[in-house]
Amino acid sequence: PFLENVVKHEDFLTGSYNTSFIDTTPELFVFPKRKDRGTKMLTYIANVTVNGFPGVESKKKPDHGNLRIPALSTLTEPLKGTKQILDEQGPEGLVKWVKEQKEVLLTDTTFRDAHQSLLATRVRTNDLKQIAKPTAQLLPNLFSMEMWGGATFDVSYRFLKEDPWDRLLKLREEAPNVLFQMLLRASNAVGYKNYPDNVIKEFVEKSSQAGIDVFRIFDSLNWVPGMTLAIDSVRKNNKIAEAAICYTGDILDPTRRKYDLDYYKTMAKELEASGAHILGIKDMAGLLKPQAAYDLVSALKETVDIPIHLHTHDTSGNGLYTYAKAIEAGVDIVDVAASSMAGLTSQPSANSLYYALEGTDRKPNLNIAGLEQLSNYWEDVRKYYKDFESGMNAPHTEVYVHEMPGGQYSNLQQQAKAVGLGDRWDEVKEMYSRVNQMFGDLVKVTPSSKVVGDMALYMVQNNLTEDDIYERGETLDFPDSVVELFEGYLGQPHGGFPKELQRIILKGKKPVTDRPGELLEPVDFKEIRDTLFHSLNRAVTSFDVIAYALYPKVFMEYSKAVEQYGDISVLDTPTFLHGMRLGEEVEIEIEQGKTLIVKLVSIGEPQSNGTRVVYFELNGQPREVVIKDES
Ligand code: 3PY
Ligand code: ZN
Repeated sequence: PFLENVVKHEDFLTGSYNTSFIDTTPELFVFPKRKDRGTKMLTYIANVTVNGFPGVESKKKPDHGNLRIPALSTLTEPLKGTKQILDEQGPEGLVKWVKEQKEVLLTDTTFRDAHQSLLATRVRTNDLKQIAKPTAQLLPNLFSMEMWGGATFDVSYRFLKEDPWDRLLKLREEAPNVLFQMLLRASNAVGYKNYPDNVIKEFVEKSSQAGIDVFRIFDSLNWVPGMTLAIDSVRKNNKIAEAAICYTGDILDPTRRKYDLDYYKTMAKELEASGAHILGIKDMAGLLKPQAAYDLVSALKETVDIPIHLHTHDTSGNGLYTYAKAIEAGVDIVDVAASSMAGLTSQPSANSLYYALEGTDRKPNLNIAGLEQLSNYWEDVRKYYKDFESGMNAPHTEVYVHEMPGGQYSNLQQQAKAVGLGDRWDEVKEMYSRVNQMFGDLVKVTPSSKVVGDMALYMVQNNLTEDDIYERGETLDFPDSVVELFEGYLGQPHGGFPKELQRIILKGKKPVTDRPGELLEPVDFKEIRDTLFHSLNRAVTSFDVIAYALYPKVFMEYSKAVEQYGDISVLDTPTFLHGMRLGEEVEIEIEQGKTLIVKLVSIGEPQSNGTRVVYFELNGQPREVVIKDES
């Protein structure tokens, strides 16, 4: 604390100090009263026990029993896999290797999209970390593990109060042999808006350094100029740029010509020419029907030389059939999840695909018994998060009509409930597809999908019809996200914006057609570092700086929570979400070799000032903390 006081003192910072600075500055010896780690942890537990966790309905802690964690083998040889091929032979060597494989290669999405799509992205590092090494050992032939990006970045800070960089670094240690893959929203990075170019470059560099190998890059309007900076940045870091086409519409429908086979072929060629190592087909809603998959993959195989990696969601129930046809057409890699985390809005099941390809020469090289063990683990962990399940429990073929991405369905449903439209959900879905047509039939994926959702909610909530928008639009206050889309701040859609609607929404503002990242003022990282240095009670890392650049408010709230509670990522998930039962004892390893033994003894009555005293034993010694009762 003394050194901290010195380096944070204004005279020290401005350079206006001399050799007697220490003697003449008594406030250097005033140390803030710091709560110890134990008290902070108890404060969190007391709080969640009394006040609950946002989104978790019952405060009663369920009894889950032990997780089925597969036993680790004691290997004498270090694990080797695709990661070593990349590290030893570079991106080109890896691409060559992919092309030489006869069997279909697999990306395991269990650590990212599967839980983003089934459990609102809530799975915590603690639950990922303890299965990372078994996954790496039991599935060493995976092409990659998708374990970062998309919504995981935001949700980690915002809801889980844990550091996504810490997750990446920890998992990297546990799984040194398999490529780590992330989803990067091109110029939107892992956020919901375009960022200045220097933020994208810095983010890619830091993610590469922290352990990401494969970047799946997509633009929410399929606007290639919005993707090239991200592709270049990934290449500069010697990592794999998987540039993805977002699949929308239906190439089999002769009445919908906007996104036809030629559209996808043209985009694929542009991405290959822009330096993509791999072409991704990102079927984010699961709209790619089996025959369409066959036609699309066949056509793209003829169009480009780079490997093709297909991603889908199983919402309609047709996911495996789609994969079977794509595999027949020669797709190189497909995305799957461990079966207990697969299906519905998530990816198709890896276990099922293995058996479906029995008797073919493209059957994946997979330890199915090992995969079943991993799946058992996930079956147990999934129960921890039951409050975040979407409630969908059977295939929804209506996805072919509303075209909502797998990850958006439950989110928009929550948003609808929050504004009192829970019982008008069918109307919201109907409006979603109407808005899509009004907007000129857009690609809908984060963040463009969010804009369509915002507009649909706005119209249902205000009982507005399409005609009302054209007749009274000048007097309406449209959601900010809608205005920004039509201003061109998410880039340009294929075929441009509908002109009349754009005029109504912008009310005289001039739209931009250049790349927003170029127009936006570069972020001053040094200034951010200084700001954080003054406000955080700890050392500032470049990961903190870029996180703040992306999400200033969310990052500061996260930092406040860490200041208050310490590192709560070390708690087991039932305790993190529900707190403790009276008389229960839990062990918390706050760092290697340092364990707190916590027993909840009793909870005091509410005081007139709205607080309660909560009584614990910490390592056998009585401790009490005072918390606010929010009820
Ligand atoms: C994301 O951007 O998070 C997605 O998963 C889009 O499909
Ligand atoms: Zn997805």
